[in-house]
Parts: sequence; structure tokens; C-alpha cells
Amino acid sequence: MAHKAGFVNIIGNPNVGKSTLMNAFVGEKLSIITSKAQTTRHRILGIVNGDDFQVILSDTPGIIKPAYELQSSMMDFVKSAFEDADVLLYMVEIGEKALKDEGFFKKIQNSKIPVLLLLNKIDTSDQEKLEEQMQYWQEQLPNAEIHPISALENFNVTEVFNRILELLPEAPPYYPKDQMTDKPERFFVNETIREKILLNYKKEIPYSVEVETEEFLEDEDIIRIRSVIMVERDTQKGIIIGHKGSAIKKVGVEARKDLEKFFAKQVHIELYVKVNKNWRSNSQQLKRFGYNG
Ligand SMILES: Nc1nc2c(ncn2[C@@H]2O[C@H](COP(=O)(O)OP(=O)(O)OP(=O)(O)O)[C@@H](O)[C@H]2O)c(=O)[nH]1
Ligand SMILES: [Mg+2]
Repeated sequence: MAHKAGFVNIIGNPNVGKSTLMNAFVGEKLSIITSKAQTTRHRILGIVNGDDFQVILSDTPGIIKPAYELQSSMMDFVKSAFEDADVLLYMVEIGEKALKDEGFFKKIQNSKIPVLLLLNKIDTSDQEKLEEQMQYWQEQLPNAEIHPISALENFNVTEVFNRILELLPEAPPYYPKDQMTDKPERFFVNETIREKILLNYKKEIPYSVEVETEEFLEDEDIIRIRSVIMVERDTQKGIIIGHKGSAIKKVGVEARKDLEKFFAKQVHIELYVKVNKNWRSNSQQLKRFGYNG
């Protein structure tokens, strides 16, 4: 049988379940997931390899109207996902009516490549609502093929994957067959710590944070990590650390548990906090953190 390969890019509004789906396809927690919008900031590849296929999935940030430079860079990742896709997975959640950006929506409407509209979180819906939603989206996007799914409960996920395989072109693999992602180990350390920050702090704090791993030393039986939590203002530094360091300690403990699972090895994490004034609007800093800027 001929070998199939291609890029399958997941796009949609914030918080609809894009990262949950990518992780479900790959079977690993490559992308962090929280109930907060704008959890994902990068384009992250998740590669699913078989004897006669290679599906290169892309998780992308949720589509927003950018208010500062970090968010503009995030939307550049979304743009790039339109450019190289062989199949587009446009994800919406039950109850949602429109994309937060007209321009992107038009691109989907006019797409020359196959679009699968994934209607996610159907575990929260009843049959009547589901049918009404399917009809709504069919009218909005007559060219798209609609698949109701639950990424969280793994409902219809395998069926969608098989449909993707049918749609993919014949091509040799783009990446070595044992490769699962395009991101280095340190990226997953940064993201895991950022997830714990999203989960542990309120309001603007998580959005003002970037994490940078300065040291990643792997021994035979332990990985020693030192990471900096970057904030924008002095007051935020105090909040991150918390009373007698209790808050940052909690982040460290939670991140360590996840990373020990991810790397299947004992992990030691040292965290500290640095103020990096207005890094979200500083293109040089953004470039350094892996946003094209
Ligand atoms: N009930 C239900 N919840 C889901 C489903 N899929 C995802 N979620 C939840 O929705 C929230 C957002 O999930 P994510 O996967 O982080 O969403 P995202 O689209 O990647 O979000 P951003 O990265 O912020 O754009 C999390 O709380 C998930 O657990 C689903 O099928 N059913
Ligand atoms: Mg995400």
C-alpha cells in the first residue's frame, strides 16, 4: 500500500478543546490543557506514525483579536497553520456561534483544502441541541464535513482519525518515524510549569507569565531542572512566590509530578522568579521565548 502523509491543523476559538483533541490523537500529553482561554500560545506538532502513514497534527492558539504583541505572534502561528495544511480541523464547541475573527472565518469558508468541522463537547449536549447545531454549521460552512465529537471522552475521535487518513495525500514521511513532536524537552518543562501557573493563580497573573528553563541535566536516574518564571511587574513576583514561598512551592510540586510521568524518570525542579518588564510587548524578548515576533 502507498504511504500517506500530511499536515492536519487544528484551529478554532479559545477553550473549545483543540489541545485535548491533539493529545487524544497522539496518546501523550503534548499540549497543556486548562479551563482558561489562551492556554496554548504556540503551534505544537503532534506526530502520529503508522507503517503506511504519518499524520502531522498541529495544535494552535485559540483565535482572538490581538491586544498586545504576544497575542499577535500567537495569531501568526494560526496563520501559518492555514498555509501548510492538507486537512483543516475547524473545532467549535456546542453552543458557539461564530469565530472571534471574521478574516479567519472567511478563510475557512473559502478553503480549497478539505475542512472537517469538529463539533466538540457533545457530552454536554442533548440530541435536540446537537441536531440544531449540526444544521446551523452546515448552513454556515456548506463545504465542510461535520463530525460531532467529545475529545474529552474520546467519542468519535478514532472515526475522525480514519477519515483524516482517507483524505491525506500519498507522500513519504516528513519526519523520522520515531519522532512525536517538533519541540525540545525544555519546551514541555516550560509548558508544564505554565499550566500549573494557569491553574493556581487568578486574573491577569497567568497571562503575564512566561517560563524559561535554564538548565535541563539528565542523569541516568534523575533529571535536574532549573526554570525561571518571568513576570511583568514587581507586585506579580510577590504573588507568584506567595506567603513564605508556599505558592511557588505548590507549582513546583505539581509540575514535578507531571514531568516525572512525561519523562518516566525522577525529576528535581528548582524555580525562581524574575521581573522582565513588559516582555509581552517586547519583540526581542518574544523572539527569545520562541514567538517569531
Ligand atoms: N465537557 C467537555 N469538556 C471538554 C472537551 N474537550 C475539552 N474540554 C475541556 O475544555 C477546556 C479547554 O480545553 P483545551 O483543550 O485546553 O482547549 P483549547 O481549545 O486548546 O484552548 P486554548 O489553548 O486556550 O485555545 C478544558 O477544561 C477541557 O477539559 C469535551 O469533549 N467535553
Ligand atoms: Mg490549547
